[in-house]
Amino acid sequence: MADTTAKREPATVETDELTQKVKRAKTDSENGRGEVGDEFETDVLSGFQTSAVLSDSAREKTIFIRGKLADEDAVVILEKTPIREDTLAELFTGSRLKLEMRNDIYSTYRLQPPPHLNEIKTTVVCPATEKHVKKYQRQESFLVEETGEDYKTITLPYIQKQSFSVQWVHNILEKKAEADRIVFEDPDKEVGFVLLPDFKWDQKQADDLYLIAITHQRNIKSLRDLTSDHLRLLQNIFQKGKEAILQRYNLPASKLRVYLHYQPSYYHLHVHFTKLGYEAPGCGVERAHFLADVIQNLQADPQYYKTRTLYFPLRADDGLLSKFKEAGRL
Ligand code: M7G
Repeated sequence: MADTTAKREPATVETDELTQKVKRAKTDSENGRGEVGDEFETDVLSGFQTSAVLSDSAREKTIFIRGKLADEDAVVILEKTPIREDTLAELFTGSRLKLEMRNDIYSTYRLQPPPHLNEIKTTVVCPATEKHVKKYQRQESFLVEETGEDYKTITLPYIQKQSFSVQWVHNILEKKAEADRIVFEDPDKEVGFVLLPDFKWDQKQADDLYLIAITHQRNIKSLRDLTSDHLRLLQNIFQKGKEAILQRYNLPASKLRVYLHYQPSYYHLHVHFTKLGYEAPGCGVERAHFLADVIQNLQADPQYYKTRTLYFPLRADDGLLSKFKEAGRL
């Protein structure tokens, strides 16, 4: 099985080099080995017209906006990024400080950093479908109880008609997009996968590390499709994914949360690798299933995920929720 780890590093790298390594990974993509380095300037958002704020969070420092981009529906996500320790010296020497108030031993300021230390991570979905708008809109959620039979009669027919396109996944597998962001690939058709940074992670610091492993097999929609026939695939992703993350980012398995979502947004099997301690969106018990547990459950019962009742949250305006209501299951 070919090992195409993009940049192999000895597993003995010191922990304090971690930040440097993450930075180096980022620089690789800036140096033209990435598809679009961040030296590639664009004014693509200058014509963006906001129509509604879908949700925002002062704590998370994010805002999800709906609007128009060249007459197309678009969703723009803005997120202030964490302050990195390795930029502190420059932040203190290169910023302008404006005093707001001083009282006894206390003083507050507005600090204006140099532009390159003041970036906002920006994600654009364009054209955005109504389903994207709903995904990012703040909504009340309801916990649904799905038996194996419910999956066949309610969920499966719905997702066959209504789910998000997985074109972006095929682009990754076919190296038509994000090719130079790939951290590791096992090209085997049966048990192979591509491991790369999730687009929620800006790769500037390991504190919010987030990668996804996407299977080369295209016919596994979600957890529900898994049987003991897939154990080799799952074990391969678990083992090689952890090894690749150790080598690239020097993060051991004991620092990782490795899981699948049920329901996922995209019905092509993929596994989430996030840093333990980082509250990644969707890492709660109502949606995340530890890969280690999935493997053990399938070892104990080959049909575990075909037969078990699974629980997951659905948002108030999710069409699948209406289907569960119509079927009298809620
Ligand atoms: P999911 O469990 O299907 O849905 O995970 P979720 O988005 O509700 O969590 C899909 C994962 O793929 C998410 O973590 C997304 O942030 C990530 N993702 C989605 N898209 C469209 C892309 C993309 O184009 N590139 C990359 N690298 N990651 C993506």
